Amino acid sequence: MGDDPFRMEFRYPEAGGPPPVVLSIAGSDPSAGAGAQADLLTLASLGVHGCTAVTALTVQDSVDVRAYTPVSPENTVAQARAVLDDMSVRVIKIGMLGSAAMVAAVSALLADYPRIPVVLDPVLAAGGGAALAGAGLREALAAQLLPQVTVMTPNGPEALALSGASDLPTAGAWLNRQGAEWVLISGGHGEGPELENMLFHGEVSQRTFRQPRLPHHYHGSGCTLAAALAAGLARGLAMEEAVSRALDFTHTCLLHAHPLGKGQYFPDRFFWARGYREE
Ligand code: PXL
Repeated sequence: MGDDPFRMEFRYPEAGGPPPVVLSIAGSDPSAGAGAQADLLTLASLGVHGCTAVTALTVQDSVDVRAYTPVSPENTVAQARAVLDDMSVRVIKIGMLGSAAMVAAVSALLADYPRIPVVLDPVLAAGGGAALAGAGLREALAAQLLPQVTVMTPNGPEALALSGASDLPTAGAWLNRQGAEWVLISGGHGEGPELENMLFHGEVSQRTFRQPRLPHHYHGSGCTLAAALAAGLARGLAMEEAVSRALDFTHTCLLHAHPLGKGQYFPDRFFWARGYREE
């Protein structure tokens, strides 16, 4: 949208300058539709260098998750510290954590880096429905992690499950009160011809971003949105602009998604390299 549909000025950093670095703390998805692989694709497409600290090895395809083996919290945190000790990380993006023990370890890590903005995608289940959450994960996310979060991107079911609320405005306000500075509830799991993506901040301002609903089920749409948001923040955009652009980018990735396997469609984070324009 706007005058420059390719948004080249956004996609690539200043000529000759190094790309900003984002650290993604996430599960591995061998199909590369979701998880750490999705984050790297999204970040790379948006001109950002992504690093990863892997939390779990999932076994999955385009239909659903078959199993997963958690990485030990000590190992995941050691991966993250190796990156954080070495590079100037602009944003930390968090996806699948899997267990309350992993939440505690990541929370302790974040406490050592209070000035790095945190984007949290509070993953509870895979796109195909399989749970990616151990006992106590919801409670640990809400009580421990939210006060350290700059912006979180739950979908509707995640927002309701985390807050215990029965409607989305109440859930958004509750998540804000719990400590997440900004809350973007994505509308992909709702109904009707339009998605309603709701942004909450400080309990008072609420803004709705509407988008046309697309026809398929997608693998890794939430990861794409959160990673694109992390990229925008790492590139220096203000929150509402970063949210708006991340939603547009995700919509275009889904518009050009491909049925690469037997199940959900895969977002094309490199639609522009195949000649498509952002819509
Ligand atoms: O889309 C949520 C998600 C996040 N992270 C990992 C996943 C999934 C869904 O399948 O596998 C690793």
